Amino acid sequence: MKTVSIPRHVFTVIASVSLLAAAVSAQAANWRGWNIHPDGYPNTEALEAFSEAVAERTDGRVTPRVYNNAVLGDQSDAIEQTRNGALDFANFNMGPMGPIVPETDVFSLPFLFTDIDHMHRVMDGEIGERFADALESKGLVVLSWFDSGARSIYNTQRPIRTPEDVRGLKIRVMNNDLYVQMMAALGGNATPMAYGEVYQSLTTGVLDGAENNFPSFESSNHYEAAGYFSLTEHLIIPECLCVAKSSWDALSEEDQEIVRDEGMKASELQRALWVESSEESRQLVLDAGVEINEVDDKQAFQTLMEPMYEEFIANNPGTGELIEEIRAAQ
Ligand code: GTR
Repeated sequence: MKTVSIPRHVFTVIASVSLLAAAVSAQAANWRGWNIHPDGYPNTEALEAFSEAVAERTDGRVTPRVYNNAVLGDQSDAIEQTRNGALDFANFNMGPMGPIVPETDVFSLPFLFTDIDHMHRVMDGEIGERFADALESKGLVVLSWFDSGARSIYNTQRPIRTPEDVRGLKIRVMNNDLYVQMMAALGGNATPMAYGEVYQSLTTGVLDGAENNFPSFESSNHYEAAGYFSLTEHLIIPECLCVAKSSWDALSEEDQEIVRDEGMKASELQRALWVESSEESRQLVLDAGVEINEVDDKQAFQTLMEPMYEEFIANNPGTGELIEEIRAAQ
């Protein structure tokens, strides 16, 4: 058999070319991002601005792409997929985060924050960092915190003015047992369900109602089926812009800095757009004939939900102090 001798320098060239190729492909990260919302929603706009800016500033080393309308899976699924690196980034609500990162359950206690500014003070400060650490220990790096307004109950049957009006209603909640407890406290029947299934369930009568903020009530078209929106404003829940820890760790320090910086800018944009969008959506549903009512005696709702705190603190040692700290940041 004839042997061909290859000069040593050829090997060296081949080795360095393949090393280079490996380095380039290790650096070119095509990030897939999960987003539950449709085109035009404030969060979508912020995620898109983030993606564009990151691709540009990293010269294409990181090219994020956002997939809207939860096409990559429902929220609980997507949290798992991002934790294990199957997805690279996402905007998650802290409600369905609770079953995975129990520290975040505290945000699902009704009337924890008095208003959005209170929530910002907490999330943008040292307490927010502690939550970011808790998420990171579960595989999610928090770049920034987004708004999601205040959630209120809407339904197909009647205006909710007092807790008695909730009695017997089948209300969709996000995937977290605390919401089942919350609705039970009001005498309603909570049905945890994926966001994408709610519209049909409202139109077919499987559900009587759900709870959300104005932009989601509008963009999900739930307002077409549920004609009563009652300003219970029982939950103010922060959301994160998160990156999979594995995707984050694969970045150079320089690129991490760019991604973090753009994550912060995305949150500024999202928060600004949120204010406009909430008002626009409120007006749109009003024009479409939805009856919106204030709830004069929110205290009545709060009083019924209060025992949730005692139970929560008893089941989660140490959270009593945390709740005090959050309340003190008012
Ligand atoms: C929206 C939130 C989504 C999702 C949705 C829901 O307000 O931004 O992440 O949690 O509510 O009710 O499932």
